[in-house]
Amino acid sequence: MEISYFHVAEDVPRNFELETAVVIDVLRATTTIAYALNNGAEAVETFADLNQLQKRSGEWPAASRLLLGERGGQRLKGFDLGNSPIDVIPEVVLAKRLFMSTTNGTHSLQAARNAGRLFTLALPNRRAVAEKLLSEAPNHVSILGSGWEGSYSLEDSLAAGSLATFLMEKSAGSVHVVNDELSAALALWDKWKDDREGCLRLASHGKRLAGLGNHEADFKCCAELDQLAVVPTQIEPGVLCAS
Ligand code: 3SL
Repeated sequence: MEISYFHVAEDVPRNFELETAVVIDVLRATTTIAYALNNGAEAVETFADLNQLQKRSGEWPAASRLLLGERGGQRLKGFDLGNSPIDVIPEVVLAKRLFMSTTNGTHSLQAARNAGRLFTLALPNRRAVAEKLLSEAPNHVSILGSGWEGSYSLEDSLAAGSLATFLMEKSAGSVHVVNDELSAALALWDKWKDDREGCLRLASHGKRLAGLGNHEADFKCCAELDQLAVVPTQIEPGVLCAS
């Protein structure tokens, strides 16, 4: 299995085939997706475009839908939830379809939606996603970060390194790193693996979130490792379900 890491979707070369894509937005979209599906949401349907979200969610029965989203870290007006993993508890999300739009994470998901297989990764479900990849054994895995408005993010690179480390440790030499971005992510993971929350707080988006108010619980939740067995898997374009 060969693995590449792209900091943001815009870094993926034109006409590059995404055989298996793993999308990451540690702070906080893919962490929220992992917790929502783990806690019983029927599906998370993601949108880069808010008009499309409004149109599609309007076609869904009101009793079984929730609108979830943010721009710049703040909950969108008229939405049921912001983008916090600690809010998607079973009492709120069970059997609901979540219609989700965020600043960067759903943009990456949109860019990767034509991949042959698409999973989302956060630190809490790292082991589950890695084991899924090892069992499916694709030839090539493309890890896509979400960054911030087109630029690099430390926390997504940390998670990319965590995934590649796990895969390399468990694969007896059959997993190969094929770009420098992933080699750098491996070094980042090696440095911060025992202080993941410290790395998230050092990241520019971590500082942005801290500046918006009390996000202590979000940081703790997003820095958890290997706590969840859920693998958010795209079952139709834009729709993620638990597997
Ligand atoms: O950019 C995104 O997609 C969000 O995850 C950002 S935030 O953490 O909700 O501010």
